[in-house]
Amino acid sequence: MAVERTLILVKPDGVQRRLTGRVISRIEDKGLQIVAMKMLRITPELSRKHYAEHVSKPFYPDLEAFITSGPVVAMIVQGPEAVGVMRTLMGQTNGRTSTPGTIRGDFGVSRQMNLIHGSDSVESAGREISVYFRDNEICDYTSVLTGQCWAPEEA
Ligand code: D4T
Repeated sequence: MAVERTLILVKPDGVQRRLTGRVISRIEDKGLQIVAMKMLRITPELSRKHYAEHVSKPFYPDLEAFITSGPVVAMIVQGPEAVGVMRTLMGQTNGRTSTPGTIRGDFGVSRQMNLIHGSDSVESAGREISVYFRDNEICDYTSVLTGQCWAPEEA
């Protein structure tokens, strides 16, 4: 096991629907630690970089229009196996079939407007974190609660 970092976005639908606080609460309630956060507007150029694997797909133009339509809240979330833990917390891509209890399963009915992005691997997380954050924007602090959230051998 290892402490990992993952890149999380509250997408424009989540910000517009004023669900940012509830998404953050889910992350904090889980015992994960937020070590960086900011609001920004994704540009078409950043969208093409973020969704490089989807740029040639038929749904990409709509996806770009959506993801650039309003501000997002970007975060770096840290914890044991944080990449997979966040993917589980988020639920499947499509809100309609996402399990109740997950963020997408509880708050959405769309595949495109699915509220939240989370890196899909440790490699993607490293790449995405460097796209959204400079090193000096990351608060590398030890939470006083860490000792109550995971054991040393889980780090
Ligand atoms: P992201 O990357 O946004 O966290 O979502 P996922 O990892 O869960 O899903 P994905 O990469 O397969 O899709 C990226 C993004 O594209 C939207 N999408 C996807 C869409 O609008 N139409 C589609 O047909 C698909 C497959 C939803 C999420």
